[in-house]
Order: sequence, then structure tokens, then C-alpha cells
Amino acid sequence: MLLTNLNLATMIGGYGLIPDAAIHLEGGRIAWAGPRVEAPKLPSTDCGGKLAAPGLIDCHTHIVYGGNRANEFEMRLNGASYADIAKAGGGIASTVRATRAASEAELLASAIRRLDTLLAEGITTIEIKSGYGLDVETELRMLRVARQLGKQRPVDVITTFLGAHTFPPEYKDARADYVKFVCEQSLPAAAQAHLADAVDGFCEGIAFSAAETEQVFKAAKALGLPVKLHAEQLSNLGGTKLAARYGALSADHLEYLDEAGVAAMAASGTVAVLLPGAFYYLREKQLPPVASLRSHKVPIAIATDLNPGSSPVHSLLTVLNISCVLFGLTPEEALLGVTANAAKALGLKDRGVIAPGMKADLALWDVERPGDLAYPLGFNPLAVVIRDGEVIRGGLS
Ligand code: DI6
Ligand code: FE
Repeated sequence: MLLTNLNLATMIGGYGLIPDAAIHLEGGRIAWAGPRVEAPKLPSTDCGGKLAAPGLIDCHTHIVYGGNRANEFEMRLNGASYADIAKAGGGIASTVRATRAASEAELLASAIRRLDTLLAEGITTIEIKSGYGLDVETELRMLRVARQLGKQRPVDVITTFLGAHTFPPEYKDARADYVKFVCEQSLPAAAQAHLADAVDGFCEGIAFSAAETEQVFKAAKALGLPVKLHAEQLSNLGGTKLAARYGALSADHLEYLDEAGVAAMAASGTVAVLLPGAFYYLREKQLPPVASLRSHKVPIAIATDLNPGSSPVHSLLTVLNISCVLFGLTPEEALLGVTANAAKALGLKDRGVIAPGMKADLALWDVERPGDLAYPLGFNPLAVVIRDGEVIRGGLS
């Protein structure tokens, strides 16, 4: 398939724009991309000047869960903090109760609605975490549902085991025992069933200490799994430095990250995943150190963090916009954050840019310039999605 009359955002070294471009797709891969005048002589489809960018990648989500926490939104608006609610047994623990009580079919049915909403904005790869089961059975059920989502919809699913999300009620007074349980039972069970592509944790005052997190990282490494970490979201516990020491793919949130932490990320090649949805919903004041990330050349990704508590955000385009408005990213940085850098955050080398040999996952947009994607709020100019070289949404005439 040769597509012509495209405005191409290759996302190589910034937007990497090629005006009046063509792309040749073959066998699910990009065979060639460049100026139309240099295109191979093949029958072609005129795309009417659409913008072509890589398929979008949401590199941090928790879309599989049971229950609903709208009540906590009301509590927070009445003055309770996220940490207060967590300490009182709400928050993540409340979703754990609901998720344990939900069947696999129920979890799949609710997650598929969330996924469909995301896919309507041109997502072709999504990361999905466990972490609302915390016992072996429910963690595995969540991960099986995540894998199943990738079979039922045209999207690549990367799964992440998040057993170290919080302490379950049965281990409330036995923290060391729960960490041991994660390292010796739930994580190995997920790895053995090939249900975990990576391992994550929540390093925070209301969750796991850096020392506890390190034990989980050691277990992950022993199983040959890459790590990533929710770090420095509400305070600075040094989680990012620890993650960098373990060669983490990404450290996520990072509002309280200091310069030494940024330098550690730069040295280890760890991607900074910023999550402006959680910042927005929790009405945080502390901004992530964007200027420092830039000056240390740490790749910045952004994601929805779609979850029932701190970020019920079902739109990656919205995240593009609020990352610019709230965090001061440029629209170019925002688009890199859901393409090239989001792929890096997942350790995927075959996508996120438009270049020969890459997976033919593309989103075509009815916009003039790539910056137009981050500008409006609540407007979806998606025209066509191509995955593995096949049109899966919209149509080419
Ligand atoms: N940080 C987050 O943003 C999510 N998990 C985490 O460790 C929030 C999870 C939730 O509130 O349910
Ligand atoms: Fe998260």
C-alpha cells in the first residue's frame, strides 16, 4: 500500500515533518517514507493532505478494575486529601475490595468500555497494570483480562505486574511478610504464566518504602523482567534514584523529583513519564521538574494513568493538552510523549516513529499541523487508524 498526499510527522528529532509526503507499507511494516516525488512507483491512495503520525501509545494505565470511586471525588472536594482517604481504608484499598469481588467476565466488560474510549483517539499500543488484586488469584485475573483485551480489540497490550501497589488488609500489620509474598509468590506466579512484561511499584509514604521497593526490584531482576516505578508523586523518597540503579524503563509521576534524581535518570536512560491527569484531579501544586529533565536530556513521555481514583482520564488527547497547559510542555514534546518516548518507556524499539522497518501503526488526522493535536480540548480530529499495515478505523478512498 502506497499512501500519498500526507503531511508526515515522523517524530524523529522532534516532529520530523515531511510535507507532501508518501509512505509505503508492506507486510505490516513501513517499507519507505519520504517526499512524494521520491516515492516508489506503485499504485497509490491519495490521503487528501491528512497529517500522518505514529499510532498513539498510552504507556501507563490501570484500566482493569472493579467498582467506582466517585464518592472519593466528592470527599476530596469537601476537603479530604488523597492520603487521608487512603489511610482511612478508601483509595486503592477500596478498589482492591471491588476487584477481588468481580469475575473475569465483569472485569473484561468494564475494561473494554474504557479501552474503546481510548482507542477512538488513535491508540495502537497500551500498557495495562495489575495492582488492584494483591492476592495471587486476583492479580493473575487482572493480567489475564489485560491480555484478553489485546485479543478482543486491535491494540497491542503490554502488561505490568503491580503487586507492590499498596498493602492488602490481610497484611496490614505485616509489611515485611507482604513484600516477601510479592517477591516469592505473586510475582513469580505472574512471570511463570507469562502474564507480566514488566514490574512496577508505588514508592510513597502511603505505600512502599525505597527499601521495600528494592526487594521487589531484586525479585523482578532475578526473573529477567524490566522494572519501572511510581515515584516522587506526593513526596521525595528517592524512588527514582533506586529505579535508575535498577536500569528502570521509566519512573512515573515525578512531581517531587530533585536534580540528583534527574541526573540519575539521564545516566541510566530511564524515561520520565509525566501524568498530568493525576496532578489535575488531586489539585497538586508541586510541578514536575520539566526544565531540569530537558537540560539533562531525559526523554519525557506522558500518559493517561487511567485509574478509578487519582486519574479517571479516558482521553490521551486531553492529556496532550493538559501536559502543555499545566506542565508547560510544548505541543511537540507532548506528541513525542505519546509516540517515540512512550515506546521507549515500554522498551519497544519497533514503534513510535515513522521510519523504514518500523511497525506500520499509524494515525491519520484531519489537522493542518501536528501542534493542532494538543490545542483543542474535547475535540477528536482522528480520521484513520492503520495497525500492522491494515486499516482498522475510518476509511481510505
Ligand atoms: N499512583 C497513581 O496515580 C495510581 N496508583 C498509584 O500508585 C492511583 C491508583 C488509585 O488511586 O486507585
Ligand atoms: Fe499509576
